[in-house]
Amino acid sequence: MSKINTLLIANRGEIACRVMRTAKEQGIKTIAVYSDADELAPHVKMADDAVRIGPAPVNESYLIIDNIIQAAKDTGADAIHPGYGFLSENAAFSQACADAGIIFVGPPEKAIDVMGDKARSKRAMIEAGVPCVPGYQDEDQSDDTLITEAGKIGVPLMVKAAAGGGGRGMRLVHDLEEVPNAIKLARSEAENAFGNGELILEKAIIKPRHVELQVFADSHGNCIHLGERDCSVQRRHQKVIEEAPCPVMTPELREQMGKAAVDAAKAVDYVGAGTIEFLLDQSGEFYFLEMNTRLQVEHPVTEEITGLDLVALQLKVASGDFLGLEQSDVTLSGHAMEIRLYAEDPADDFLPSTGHIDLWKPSSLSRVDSGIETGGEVSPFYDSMVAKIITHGATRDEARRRMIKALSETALFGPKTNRDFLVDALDKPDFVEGQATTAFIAENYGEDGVDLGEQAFSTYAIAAVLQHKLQQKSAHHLALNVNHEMLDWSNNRSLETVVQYGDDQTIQVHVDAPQQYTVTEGEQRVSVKLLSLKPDMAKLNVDGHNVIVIYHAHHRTLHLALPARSLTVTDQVGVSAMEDIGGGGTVVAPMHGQLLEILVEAGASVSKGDKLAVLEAMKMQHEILAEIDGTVEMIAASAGTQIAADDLIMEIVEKESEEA
Ligand code: MV4
Repeated sequence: MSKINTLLIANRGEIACRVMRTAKEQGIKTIAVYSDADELAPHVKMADDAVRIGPAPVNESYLIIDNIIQAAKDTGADAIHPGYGFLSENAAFSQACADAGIIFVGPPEKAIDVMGDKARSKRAMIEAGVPCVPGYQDEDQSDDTLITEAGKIGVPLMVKAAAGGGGRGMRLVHDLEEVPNAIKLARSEAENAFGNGELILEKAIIKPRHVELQVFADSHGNCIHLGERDCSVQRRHQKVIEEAPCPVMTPELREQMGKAAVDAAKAVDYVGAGTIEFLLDQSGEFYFLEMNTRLQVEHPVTEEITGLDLVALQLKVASGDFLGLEQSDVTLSGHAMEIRLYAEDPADDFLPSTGHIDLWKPSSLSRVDSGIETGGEVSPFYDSMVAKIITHGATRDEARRRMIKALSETALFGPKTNRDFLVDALDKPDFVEGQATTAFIAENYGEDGVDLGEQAFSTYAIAAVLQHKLQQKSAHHLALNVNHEMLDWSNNRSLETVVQYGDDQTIQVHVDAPQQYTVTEGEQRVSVKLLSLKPDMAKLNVDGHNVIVIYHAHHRTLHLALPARSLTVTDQVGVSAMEDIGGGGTVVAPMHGQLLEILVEAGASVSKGDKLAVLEAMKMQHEILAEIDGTVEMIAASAGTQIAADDLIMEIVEKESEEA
């Protein structure tokens, strides 16, 4: 019998949704917590109940231990799952749960504490016989001692903050003469960042792979590993692609690393899901780096190759049950890959990109763990990772090809994303051959910004054809029910449309026959046939080749996702035309929110600037005003309901003008 009837998830986004999925499958009641920025977020909608824990900034909401414990008490939660990040590796939080009589779905306080310090964890690992990078990790922090020890280790040398982690507070030293200065700088950085200036020294391993072992332990002394993950493809210590198994793993090496990982977990009386991070060098030697005492972002690749549900196992051992698995029960089958979709701009040094989500269309063929939805927001307050795609195949190349295919049919429109960069990286020879090390991104793309090259003219041509078509459709939409194939045969319409992107790109769309166009810009010329047009997908033939695109149009802006490239264009010419067509008369919600009031009735006549409705979103009231003079023809939404961005609120028919 499970001791967990109600589970509070002290997190947001994809991981909160992921944890809730398993909890629901097990009939456990789920409680979400949310900040003001997340009132309408998917994780809140998915939960059985939800509790507000503060304003948008994390240190006023998701990091406030007292608020979360109070939310658990108020909702009768008997357990808390911390997800990753936030309070997941906070020993005080684990202790606060224990003090309140609430099960913390994670390890005991002591394991979090020891593993949170590089010096203490390394000493514990050396004692347990786990291979560590040769170095110095003792308590004497005098300059003399550190400099002497650095001399013994030699260069290249890593100076690391004991309290750091995930690459923070780390310096590489190439010359022993730099050591005194490196120590001084690293110590002061560490004091500032972590309030603890303690340092460790290590021989630097050049171009290692990041290979981590998943371990699982119950409270009865059982501990096993679930194989490894290779997370070498990282950018500034942010993982980008993860996979399991590691491409260069052998059964013998797995057995050695697995034993080291289990020894590491046992040395700190570990309980629950944990990850032991190792560096694997070019010669096949491996070294303990650190232990992550939480469920990790990349846990799905382990789930795919083991067939296990790691969240289910976490809940099981947190309830005090036996793991119920022995090492020999764990079999690894096939190969799995995961990509992290970030809302960021690879062309602009990967700067986070935020804002309204015009369309989120995940692939239907693969596992997608996401915490976003169309009409929602990517908030600047939180991590920019918005979704993960996970594929599995009999072989590594099958999983890799499925990932490229899954990405080709995935679109996130609104914020910029790393989608196209991922497709490019998945096809780089080093990655294809399984040779990527931690230097992969720097070697293949340089350290700042990624330029995937100019878009082909044919991509702009597709955009121009779609904009031409969509303008026609919306022009006729309200008045007549014309078969859209007939729209290109209109007597009083020009058979040529001009769209202008930016200041200098003027593209002509000439209608040759229904659904058939010649698109030109200067010397460039492309033939385009529109084969089918669905609300967010179109199939076209471009110069004899079929292509499927995902699109979303909003006023004059068109977002387009081709299999490997995305494009957003705004037509400068269509500005006035589009506004005539219904941009002004079609009143839609500007963002996701609660429609508080509708201030006009059908049949009413309104003037430009009149107040039509009031929408509440992100704790603010937004007045929706008439953009044109006219008559309210119909009202589509009702007051008091939730409404998504772009949902129709009402239609206004423009007042007949004098010359019409
Ligand atoms: C190292 C190393 C080379 N030698 N330690 C970076 C994150 C933190 N977990 C440890 N890191 C490293 N420690 C020694 N002695 C190279 C890295 C490193 C790295 C490790 C894993 C994945 C990506 C990385 C990228 C750069 C550096």
